[in-house]
Amino acid sequence: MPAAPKVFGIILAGGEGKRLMPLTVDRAKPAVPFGGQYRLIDFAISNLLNSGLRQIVVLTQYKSHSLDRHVSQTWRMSALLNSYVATVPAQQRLGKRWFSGSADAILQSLNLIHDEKPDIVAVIGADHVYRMDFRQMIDAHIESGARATVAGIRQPIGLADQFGVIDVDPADSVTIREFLEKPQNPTGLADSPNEVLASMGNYVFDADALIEAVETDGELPTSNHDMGGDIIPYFVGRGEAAVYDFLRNAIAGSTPRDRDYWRDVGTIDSFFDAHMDLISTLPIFNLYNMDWPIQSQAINSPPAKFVRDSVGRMGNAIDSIVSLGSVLSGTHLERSVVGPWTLSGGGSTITDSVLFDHVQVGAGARVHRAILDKNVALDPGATVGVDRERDLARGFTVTDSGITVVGKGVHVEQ
Ligand code: ADQ
Repeated sequence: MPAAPKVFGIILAGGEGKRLMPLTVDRAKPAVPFGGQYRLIDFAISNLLNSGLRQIVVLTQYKSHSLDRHVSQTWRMSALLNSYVATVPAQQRLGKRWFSGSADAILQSLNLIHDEKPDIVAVIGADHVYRMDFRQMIDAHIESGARATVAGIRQPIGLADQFGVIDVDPADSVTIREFLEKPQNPTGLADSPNEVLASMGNYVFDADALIEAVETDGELPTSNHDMGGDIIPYFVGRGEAAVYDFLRNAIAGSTPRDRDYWRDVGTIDSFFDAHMDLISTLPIFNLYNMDWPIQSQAINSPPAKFVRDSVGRMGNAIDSIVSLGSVLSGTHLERSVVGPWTLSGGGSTITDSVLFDHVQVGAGARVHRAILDKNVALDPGATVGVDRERDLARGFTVTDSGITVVGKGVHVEQ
């Protein structure tokens, strides 16, 4: 391995995100808006760029239009030094089939690796909220001599069926001796029986080893061609896989509070909770750390504005994020995240909620514990999140914990 290895970045962005319905009805999960003005994929791209990578491809498949538009408009890079963040759609390069899994997505994109001839390939997911300096993981990968390294973080054992679960050899505390994808009855950690070591879905490979692995996997008729289910177990079986403990990762400017932050926002509840993590006074995840910026599209719009309505009721926001272009007139907003170009009328109240862009909240309307997708419009006096049975009767999604989701463009009558 050369002293300064050449690293190529692959972001897997083709997943459907079924558990985020209805937010993923017509956009891929990595394109789902987050935190007012971001899209989920901005975290993966920002992390790789901040880590010094300059050749990054985003493999897309499912409903990729808004993802493709966002990446190409936001992450235009200089052609100098061969820098790019490029979306690559499924192209049926190996026959008339779409990607049958995340490993097949890589197999069908091997031409990109052959073109760049990297020493190392970082393959990461596109739907998590976190900061990570991949240089530190790459250094650990080279130091361990492994051919594949998996980033791991402790998670409650009750969530193990959503993750790849890593069992580390106690002899060296690095080699993975077993990897089970989404197990039903996992064993807890020896020092913490209620936790497992979960894969974060972020991997670092020696480039030649990754090519060999996905080509071998491509020949196996019984394989699901999945990175977590098939490729990582392949390396584990050969004794060539190591774990990288995310707790070792240190980020410039992070606080003790948000240092180890990582959230899989695959469900409505976790997506909602991650928003609440942004807005507390001492944020659990701090978007204002300019030493490790999470960047997104530049929104060309006027600033947010808070005004009294015609009868003098104040527009105000407490413990909230309000994006550019929004106008709150006589609205009380609390513990909420509001996207760009949202308008709300006099006497309306919005609490504990997440509003995407271009939402309209009529005068006197009430929104509580709700997620309103783009272009949702509430009539004056309408309510969302106040009466569970009524929300269900109107066809809205309501989670067990009581979060109501109103899909894109829905008109909510009084
Ligand atoms: P999941 O996220 O459930 O678990 P998967 O659905 O394969 O696994 O998605 C992984 C990433 O690949 C996502 O970013 C997704 O968008 C993308 N992806 C899925 N299918 C794809 C395809 N056909 N083409 C391109 N991209 C595709 C994974 C790991 C677990 C790990 C969790 C962490 O498999 O081991 O614990 O991530 O959240």
